[in-house]
Amino acid sequence: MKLSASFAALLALVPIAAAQQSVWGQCGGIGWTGPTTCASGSTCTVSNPYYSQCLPSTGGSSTGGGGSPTSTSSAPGSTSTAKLNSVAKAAGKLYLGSATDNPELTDQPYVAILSDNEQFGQITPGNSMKWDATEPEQGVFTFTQGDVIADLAKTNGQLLRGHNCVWYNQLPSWVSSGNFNVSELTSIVENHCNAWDVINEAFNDDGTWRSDVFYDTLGEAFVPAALNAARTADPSTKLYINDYNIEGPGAKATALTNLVQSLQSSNVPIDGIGVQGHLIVGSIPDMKTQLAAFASLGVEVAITELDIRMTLPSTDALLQQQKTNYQTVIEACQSVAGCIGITVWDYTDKYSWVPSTFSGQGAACPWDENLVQKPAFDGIVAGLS
Ligand code: 9MR
Repeated sequence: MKLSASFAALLALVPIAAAQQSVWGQCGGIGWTGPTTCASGSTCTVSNPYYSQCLPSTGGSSTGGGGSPTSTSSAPGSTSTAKLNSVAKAAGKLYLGSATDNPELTDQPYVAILSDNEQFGQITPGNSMKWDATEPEQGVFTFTQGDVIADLAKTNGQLLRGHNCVWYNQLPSWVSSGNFNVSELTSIVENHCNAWDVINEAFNDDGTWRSDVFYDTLGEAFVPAALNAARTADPSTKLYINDYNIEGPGAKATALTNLVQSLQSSNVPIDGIGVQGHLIVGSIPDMKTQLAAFASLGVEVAITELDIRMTLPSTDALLQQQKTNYQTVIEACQSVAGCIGITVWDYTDKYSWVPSTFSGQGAACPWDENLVQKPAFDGIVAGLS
């Protein structure tokens, strides 16, 4: 399995101690001390004994909470009859995949598209392999929900990206507030990553190290500790560092480059860089340059969480611009041999994380809320052709 990462903006935008949890946020579970009621339009739903999540209420708008307008455009949609993974493989990529999440798996039409391995050759669990889901109490590992996704991938003949091992978010309080000393926390990271394999979002946007329980206690040493433990656990697993806002050249991409070079010179296992790709219609960074620069380090590169959001409501012009932007991103990966695959952060606007986090924005995925392909789908196909 491979590692992926996360999004710092969430910390700023999701009120951690709010009386009501926002849509998609955690609202319950063993050990949870945060809000247990959900914002209007969403319902606290049990994922497992350790994790309940505010999910949009069924029957209404899929955006919930903020009441953001959804796409009402009747613009010409996708005309392509191609299948994305088939096109990606024909273009020399390892896969084109999608994120998914356990609560969505009761939606049969959704699962039918997700499970078509000509459409998606890889899946990433959106939540159920994160620390709060897999080790909610110290030493108590629960893989039930994660295994559901792993089993689905296996049944479908799809690759799986493990998401994720070490991340500041969705971290149970026994880790974040345990006041562990260096040797205790090192051992906790090693133990957790014994079954996983990831470093997630180590840097702030200016390239400085992110302050969290791992860096504040262990300094940079948490990175080799997690990577070495993961390699020991599974020598054949590809080990990734994953982050956002590294899609184009800048301080954060430079910091990650320096980290990878430093790991390589110390013989710490590092196989890949995950570039998340949470982008905005009309402002796509120079990914071609940056993906090539990462690949030149001698590691794999993958676009791990692609979506391209817009200010709602969507219009014909925005959907066409989004199509062009998807094509540009895919072409960037296509132009770099070391860019091995692309994962969209769920394929449909029906289950996108965007509207609940960025008020008034959405329509970021290549399928719309009714599971109908959008022009963006054709942009992906064109980028691989
Ligand atoms: O898609 C995930 C959403 O369901 C969760 O509520 C959210 C909260 O942590 O995390 C989302 O996934 C994030 C991923 O794990 C890391 N990169 C950013 C993704 C979007 O926030």
